Amino acid sequence: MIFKVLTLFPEVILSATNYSILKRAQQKGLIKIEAINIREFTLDKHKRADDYPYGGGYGMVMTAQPIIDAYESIKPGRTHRVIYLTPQGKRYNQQYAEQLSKEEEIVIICGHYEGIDQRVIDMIVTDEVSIGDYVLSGGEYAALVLIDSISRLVKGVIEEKSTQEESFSTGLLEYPQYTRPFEFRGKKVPEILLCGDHEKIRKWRRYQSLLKTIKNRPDLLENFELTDEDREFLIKYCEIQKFML
Ligand code: 6GU
Repeated sequence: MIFKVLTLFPEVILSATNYSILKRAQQKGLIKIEAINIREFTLDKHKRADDYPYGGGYGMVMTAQPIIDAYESIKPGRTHRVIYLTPQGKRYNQQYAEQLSKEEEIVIICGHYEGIDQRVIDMIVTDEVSIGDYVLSGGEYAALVLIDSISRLVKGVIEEKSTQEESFSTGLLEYPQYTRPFEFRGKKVPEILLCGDHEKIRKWRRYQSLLKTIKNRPDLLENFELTDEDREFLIKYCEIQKFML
């Protein structure tokens, strides 16, 4: 997977991806991250890459020329997505990440200020993407979110099994995890995890996943197909709740 990031701040992209899993993935040649400095392509004599908005209004808009020239300089492969990160984009999620992880090459455009000239979007962008309903000062942090979430789905980057059970791929939030020591500041690990009965442990984890999802993300349950076992758990849970009221 090759990421080509068009940005005014290439160091933000390069430094943040030079640790841990992303660093190892690059060393192994599984992913490649290039950051292209948009400002280097501006033909403006003062090296400006932004200007006032037509029609007036607050803030500055990134000009089309340096972005388009930067894009043309990278000569992307024949099939590639061009993602523009913006709060006005389609909402990003795990399913979107899985779809993008199948590409060979992804071009990412990071905006700043009040955004980029619409003609860039009309000319080269295939996907306008937002990572959530809040506003960031620039697209770089969103680009890093995409790069991380896509890279870990590329074969060989992390152990395949670890992406199968995690939050959002099962439709439920993940169960709690514990490691040594058995007792920390008087708090013990749930005994059931030491019982050695894998079926019992699986059931406990499933129950914990359901409880966590009800508590933190009840919206996820709307599109979730409960098993008979889940229903049984939840009926019991409701009875306990009633008892506690
Ligand atoms: Cl992708 N960019 C910016 N600037 N702000 C955001 C965003 C993206 N997603 C949510 N807020």
